[in-house]
Amino acid sequence: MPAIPSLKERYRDYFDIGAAITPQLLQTKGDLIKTQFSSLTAENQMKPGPIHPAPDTWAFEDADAIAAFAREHNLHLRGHTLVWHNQTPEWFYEGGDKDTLLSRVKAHMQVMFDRYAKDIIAWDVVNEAVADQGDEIFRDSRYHQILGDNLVVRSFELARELLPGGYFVYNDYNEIMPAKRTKILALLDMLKSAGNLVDAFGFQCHWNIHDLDLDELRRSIELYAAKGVHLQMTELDLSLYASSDKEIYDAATPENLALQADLYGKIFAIFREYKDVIDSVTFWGATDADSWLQGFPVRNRPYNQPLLFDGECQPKECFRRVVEF
Ligand code: 9MR
Repeated sequence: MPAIPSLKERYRDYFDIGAAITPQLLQTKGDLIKTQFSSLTAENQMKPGPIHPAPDTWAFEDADAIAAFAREHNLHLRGHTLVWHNQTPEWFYEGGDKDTLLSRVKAHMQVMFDRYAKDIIAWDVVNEAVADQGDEIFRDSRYHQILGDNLVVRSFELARELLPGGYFVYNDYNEIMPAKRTKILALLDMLKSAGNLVDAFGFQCHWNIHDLDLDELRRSIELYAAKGVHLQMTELDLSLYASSDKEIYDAATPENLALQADLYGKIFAIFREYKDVIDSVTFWGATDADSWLQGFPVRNRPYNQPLLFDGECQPKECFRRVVEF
């Protein structure tokens, strides 16, 4: 069988091509991962919950295995994530006062930086703090209830203080929807005026084939880049189901797969145009079989196929459309 082209080679002059991975996947699909991707993100293993389950308990093993794989194969590694309303253990918030929470966040960051800063090229300092609906900029979360609107700026200040040369990202989803985008842009302004605290905006890129608006994507890239930050495409996937869709049926029709291939081709053509501001494009998973979308938001829904490789690590039509240009 002829060797398939390598995404990371094809995009060497453009940006890193990444994948979210787990230590198990590095064992079972390590060959695919090291030949196709130039950057890794731990899908869960560097989040506060998994790595820091109790104040004096750290579980480094999985994150260490990922960092070792990245070093061994010369891959970049993204740090995901330090401050998030999800997958953060209850003990962070216990007591409920600002100073206690901030001192815990600071201690957490310090250990993460001491152990992983040499391996990590970019940190998602804060993830998903902006509200999807309504006029409020910030999502109602335990973090926000305790720290208020300072939550994001304070988190970035702490990160800067502890790791002055760090490369710091604010990461969020629904990033191309105009109402939420306006709020994220305001947040980037806050981070800029508090002392140039942010280096890049992370577009998560959890999209689907039914309602992705490519003009809004292009406009969004321009609006975010106009804030003077770089862009990292951090969690790309293209679901075959619409986001509002809660039905159980099989969306993997030939028509939908053809539409997906066409869209992947167009998305990457836009990304290539903006290579000067885009550092990296990371897929949220390596193959369809490992995608978080299996079972989300509907359990037992037929197999979703949001990525470029099928469950057997074979390239799909959408892969061809991404490498052929
Ligand atoms: O893919 C991750 C999944 O395994 C976890 O159960 C989930 C918990 O919230 O987080 C998923 O990853 C998320 C990422 O960390 C932040 N953006 C959305 C991703 C998909 O939910």
